[in-house]
Amino acid sequence: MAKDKVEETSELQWGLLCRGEFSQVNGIILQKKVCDCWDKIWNFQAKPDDLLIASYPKAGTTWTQEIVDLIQNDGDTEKSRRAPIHLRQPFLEQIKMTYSGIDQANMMPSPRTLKTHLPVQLLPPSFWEENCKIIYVARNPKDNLVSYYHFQRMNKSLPDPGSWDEYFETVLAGNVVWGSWFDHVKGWWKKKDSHPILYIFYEDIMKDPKCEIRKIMEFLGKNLKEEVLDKIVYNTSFDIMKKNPMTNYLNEITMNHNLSPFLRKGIMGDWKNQFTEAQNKQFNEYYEKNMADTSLSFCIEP
Ligand code: PPS
Repeated sequence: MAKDKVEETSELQWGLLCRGEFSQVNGIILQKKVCDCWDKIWNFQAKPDDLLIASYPKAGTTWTQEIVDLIQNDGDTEKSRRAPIHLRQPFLEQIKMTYSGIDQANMMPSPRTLKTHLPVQLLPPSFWEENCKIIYVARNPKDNLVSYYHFQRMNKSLPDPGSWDEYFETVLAGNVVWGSWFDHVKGWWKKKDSHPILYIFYEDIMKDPKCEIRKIMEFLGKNLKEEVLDKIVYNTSFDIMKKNPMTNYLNEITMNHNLSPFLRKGIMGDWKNQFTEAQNKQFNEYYEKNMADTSLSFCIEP
């Protein structure tokens, strides 16, 4: 079939899809199908050599996942292109018609790398019991929320965000899937004092990718040559990942990339194109209030 026909067909399929249903686990909004399988997720048995990549949605998860996969494969892009990212690294709380992240993980040989967006208090306890290494990636809240807004527009497995102004209110009310950004980033930040968690920032990877990739490499106990690190920097750049069918989620039927691509802009400071002046003021006050009880801070200006 010609490319424009394929695009037309998938656009049509997307149009016919209904938005998912939502419920809660311990006060955190999750997809209903995730809540319905919660016991299975909570009782997931982690193994000591599992690596977990955790994040709030749209914080730079896929970027971190691809960096990790390339480090694990010594920079070999052929190996990293063996499958789409969600098949290489199961998404723990993902429930699809034909498979679940848990089933995928259970079938996978060790050592496994897994992904989650769960807030720290909902992580299956076996990850703590087995002392698994965890990489947590965080992104400044304004860009994170703008990215999440556009993702909700294009992804029917999440609620329709409505207009930006409506979404902004929803966010301040904390009514977002996977919970409040503030509780998420603070909860994982606190946990790193008692658990092997490498806490990294989207903005730092942006500013000095090689430095952050080296940090991840050391955390994974690997030692790669400078030229391999350079190759990983290149192959995990926004432009390359956007063209890479194994990282751009182009075949996800719930996503309409014509509305907003998965790899959308990949920049810092896009919030300035979205927040009104009044929203910025309101958000800054909300931020101050909600971050008063943590040593965690973010680089919000580009
Ligand atoms: S998800 O759905 O939660 O797993 O999404 P996630 O991967 O966490 O976040 C997607 C945003 O990360 C941007 N991204 C990148 N930015 C810079 N460089 C690279 N290589 C890169 N890869 C992904 C992606 O574009 C989304 O951000 P926005 O601001 O929407 O562009």
